[in-house]
Amino acid sequence: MLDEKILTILRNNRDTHVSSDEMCKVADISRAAIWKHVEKLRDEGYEIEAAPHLGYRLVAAPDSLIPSEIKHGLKTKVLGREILSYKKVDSTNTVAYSLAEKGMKEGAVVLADEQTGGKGRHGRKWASPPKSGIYLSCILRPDIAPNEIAGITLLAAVAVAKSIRGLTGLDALIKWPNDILVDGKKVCGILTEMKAEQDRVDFVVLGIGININTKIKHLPNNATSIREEMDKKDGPSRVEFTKRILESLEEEYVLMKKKGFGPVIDEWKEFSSMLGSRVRIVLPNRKIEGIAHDIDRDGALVVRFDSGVLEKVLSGDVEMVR
Ligand code: BT5
Repeated sequence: MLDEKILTILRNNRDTHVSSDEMCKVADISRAAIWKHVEKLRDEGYEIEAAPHLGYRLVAAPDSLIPSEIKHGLKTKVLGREILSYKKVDSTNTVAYSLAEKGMKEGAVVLADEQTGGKGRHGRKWASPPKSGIYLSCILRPDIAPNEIAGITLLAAVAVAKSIRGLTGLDALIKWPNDILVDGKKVCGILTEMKAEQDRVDFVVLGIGININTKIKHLPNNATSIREEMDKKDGPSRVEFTKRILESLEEEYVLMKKKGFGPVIDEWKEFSSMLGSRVRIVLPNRKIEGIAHDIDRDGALVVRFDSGVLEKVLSGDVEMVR
C-alpha cells in the first residue's frame, strides 16, 4: 500500500523532484522508511533518481507485469482488481485453478514473466520464454452451463483480436477454436479450463498466452510475435497490452452476461480466418474434411461435407486445405 502511495506521488510529479519532506508528509512515514520503499521500487525495476537537496524523481517505469504497473490507469471494474504476479511459475493456469478452488473471487488475474511448464490443450506445451510474452490467467465465475464453455474461449479470442488490432493496426484473425493469427502465423493461444458440476459451472480459468517481444528462435514453427510483425520495432509495451486485454475481456464478458453469447459470436465471425474455406479437422479418432460453414450458438464449428451434410464439431485441430 505504501509503495503504491509513494509511486502515486512520484507519478503525479514526473517532471520535477519531490522533496523527502513532502514524501514524508504525504505518506506519513519517516525519511528512513521512504528510502526503504524507494529501494524496494528500484528492485522491482523502477528507475528513481535521488538528488541531494531536491529529492526523488521517477525517471522510468519497468515494462514488467507487476500489479502496480498493470493497475495504474486500468479501466476495469472487476478483471484485474486482484493481481498476483510471478517472475517465474510453472503455469499461470495451474496457479489460478488452485486459487479458484480455494475460493478466490471472480476477476482475479495471475500473471508471470516466464512459465516453466506453460500448457497448451491436450497436454501440449506453450513456449513461455522470460520477459517477452504475456502469460495471463483469469478466474471467472460465469452463470453458464458446462456445455457453453466453448463460448468463453471465443469471447477471449474476440477480446485479444480487438486488442491487437486496436494497439498495433495488425490484421489479427481468429482461427477456431483458440488461436489468434497474424499473417497466417500463431501469435496467441487460449486455454480455457473449468470446474463444473453436472449442470452448472463452478469456475473457469481463462489462460491467454501472447508473444509480444518474443524472438522467433524461441518459438515453434509457424509462430510469430507482435514485434516481429510490426514495421517499427518499438511497439506497445507488455504492460499496455495486458491492460488493453483485460479491458477488452471485461467488455465482452459484460456483453455476454447481458445478452448471451449471440453478439460475441457475431463479432467472432467478423474476425474469423476460415469461415467459407476448406478445412481438415483432426478429431480424437478420425479426420474430417469440408467447408467451415458456420459457428453455432454453443461455439461449435459447423462443417459442410461435399455431400451437403452438416456436422457440428465441439473441439479439434483445424488445418486449412489450400
Ligand atoms: C494453445 O494450445 O494454444 C493454448 C495456449 C495457452 C497458453 C496460456 S499462457 C497462460 C496460461 N498458462 C498456461 O499454462 N497456458 C495458458 P494448443 O491449441 O494446444 O496449441 C499448442 C501448440 O501451439 C503447440 O503444440 C505448438 O505447436 C504451438 N505453440 C507452442 N508455444 C507457442 C507460442 N509461444 N506461440 C505460438 N505457438 C506456440
